[in-house]
Amino acid sequence: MSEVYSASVTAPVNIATLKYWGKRDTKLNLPTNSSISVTLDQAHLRTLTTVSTGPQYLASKLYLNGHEETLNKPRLVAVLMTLKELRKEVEAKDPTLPKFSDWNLLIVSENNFPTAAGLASSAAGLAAFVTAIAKLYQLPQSFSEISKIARQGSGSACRSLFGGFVAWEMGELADGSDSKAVEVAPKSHWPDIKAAILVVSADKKDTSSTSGMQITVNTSDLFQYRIKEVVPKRFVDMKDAILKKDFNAFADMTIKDSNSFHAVCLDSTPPIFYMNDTSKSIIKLVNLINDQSIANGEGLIAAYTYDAGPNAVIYYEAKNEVKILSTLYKYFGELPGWEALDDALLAGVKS
Ligand code: 2P0
Repeated sequence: MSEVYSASVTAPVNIATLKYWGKRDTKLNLPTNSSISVTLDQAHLRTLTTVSTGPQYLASKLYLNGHEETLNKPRLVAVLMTLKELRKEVEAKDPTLPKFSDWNLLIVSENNFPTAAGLASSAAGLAAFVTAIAKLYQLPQSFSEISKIARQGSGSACRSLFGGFVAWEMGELADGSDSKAVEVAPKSHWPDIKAAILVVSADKKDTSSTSGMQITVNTSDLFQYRIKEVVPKRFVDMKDAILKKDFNAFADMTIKDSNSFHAVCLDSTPPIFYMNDTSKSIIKLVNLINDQSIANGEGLIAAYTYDAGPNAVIYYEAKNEVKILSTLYKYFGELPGWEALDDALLAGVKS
């Protein structure tokens, strides 16, 4: 009889409101600045990963959405090696446990959204990959500790270990042992924050985040100002706005940080463009919505943010949903992937 052990997890997508852009160590994936994100609802955007192992498995294999992918990438190799080392520690403490650390793995992953749509699929994918194996291996480490392993797979993945509002503390140490994700506040702290995603284009981006951010690090003067003068203060202020549930301040900083991130991309040589004309039209419309709400004495009610692609994510409070979505729908309802999320925030990795 064959011996098989398995574990499954789902991991959510996160969208940064204070952007990670730039590495100080490309091997360990250590960032040049701290970042903050909001974890999205898994009913709409998540990766489901099942991992199994057994002494009879002849080779380790990875399947993503039904297609075999190579495990022979330096970052995946490093992540697998770290997880195996931790499993060896577990086995050393309890010699009766099966020797998973000697066996191959079958990893089967599936996204419930288009992988190429530029919706942070690598964050959910790597978070699910790491947490599924950590669960199979029964590792005793905390989520923050496990987030350091996910970080090595893909920087933004470390933030998908938690639900709600999450910070990735950049850390200072050269070995990366203090560069980890921590919870700022759970979903229940500010449950009426919602997100609408406007999929402007599902095309694959032509400059990957990994290479784009290093072009910026190496060539942009504005980038030095961003990481030294702008982000450290914004990191403190944005956490404060979240804890105080101050939507006006949260929206103001989210918008400014998206603009700052795209500005350093434009300031790179060669310049990197992620937004297109439709993205810019959405920005203008959100500004008009906010101008009106400011005139009514309500402050900002909608916050746009764009990652390394043209798709818009717009955060708002539930009480303003009808006003915001009806206006967006009026002008952009014909977009291919129009999707408003019922419930933007949800608890992080679920087992
Ligand atoms: C973020 N992005 O904070 C920023 C905003 C894109 C724009 O994290 O090289 O896929 O794997 O560490 O995590 C995308 O970068 O890059 C990203 P790697 P990752 O969400």
